[in-house]
Amino acid sequence: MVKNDMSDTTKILTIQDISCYGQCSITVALPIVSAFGIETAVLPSAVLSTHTAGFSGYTFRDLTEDLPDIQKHWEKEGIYFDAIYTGYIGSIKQLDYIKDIIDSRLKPDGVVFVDPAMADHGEFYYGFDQEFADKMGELCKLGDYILPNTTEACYLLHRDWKPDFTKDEMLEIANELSRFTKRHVILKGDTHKEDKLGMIVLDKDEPSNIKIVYNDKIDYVSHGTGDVFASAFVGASMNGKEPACSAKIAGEFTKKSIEKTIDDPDHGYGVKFEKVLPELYELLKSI
Ligand code: PXL
Repeated sequence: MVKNDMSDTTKILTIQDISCYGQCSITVALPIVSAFGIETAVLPSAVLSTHTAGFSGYTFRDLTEDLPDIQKHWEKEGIYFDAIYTGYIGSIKQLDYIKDIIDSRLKPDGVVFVDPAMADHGEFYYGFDQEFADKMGELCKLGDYILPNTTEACYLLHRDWKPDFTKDEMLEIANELSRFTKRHVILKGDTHKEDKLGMIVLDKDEPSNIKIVYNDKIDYVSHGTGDVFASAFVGASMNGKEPACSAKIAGEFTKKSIEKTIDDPDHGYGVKFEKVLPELYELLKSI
């Protein structure tokens, strides 16, 4: 059992980019994880003027070479974390630096969450390729929890992607992903039921106890929902919830965020998760 009960001093470090505008990465993780009552430190992998999906001409400041100095300063200050949660990473070299940060700054019983945010809908995000995916696979292997969507899973596994995997195929993919995690797989994007969106939740220590967690499906494609889901999953897990329960809470939170956004045609770049934050405590208690 991964030790992740919350104490008064639970501190998380999240490593992902700051997209200044666009409701993703750190601007999503910081408020959501904090709303779960967790102190959230950030290590920005890059600073962009916007995210890369649907905007053009954005700025991109790569912060790769800042990471070792930040790590050294934290070492000097004796700063440690109960969990490290990684998302969008700016360069291949950063993946090595992040392994060092995990080795050096995670408490001995600390927990690692890896969201291999690099692809969706059958394609890499701009700037990523198979070499990056293979290296991301190495980072995943340090994760107590990995949270890929089906596209990311297929790149990790060198498998062809399609938009509509059957239930058996999803279970097979989740099982194959076992070699890319220390313990838990949360595979998002099971669409085999018409009106439900499923997540496969697998624990390597109990492979026969594989679960599918469903939320109502909303026919709406939006950016940033993976980050909203992962952040809520991390928050729920660090509050002591079991993976299937955390997946259900994160799925509900994401679904409600989409519902708040769907009627606004000018808001395709992200979801209005802020409108659901007041409901988070009830959601955490009810599931
Ligand atoms: O939501 C994933 C994400 C995070 N950060 C940046 C992105 C994307 C997806 O496109 O471009 C900069």
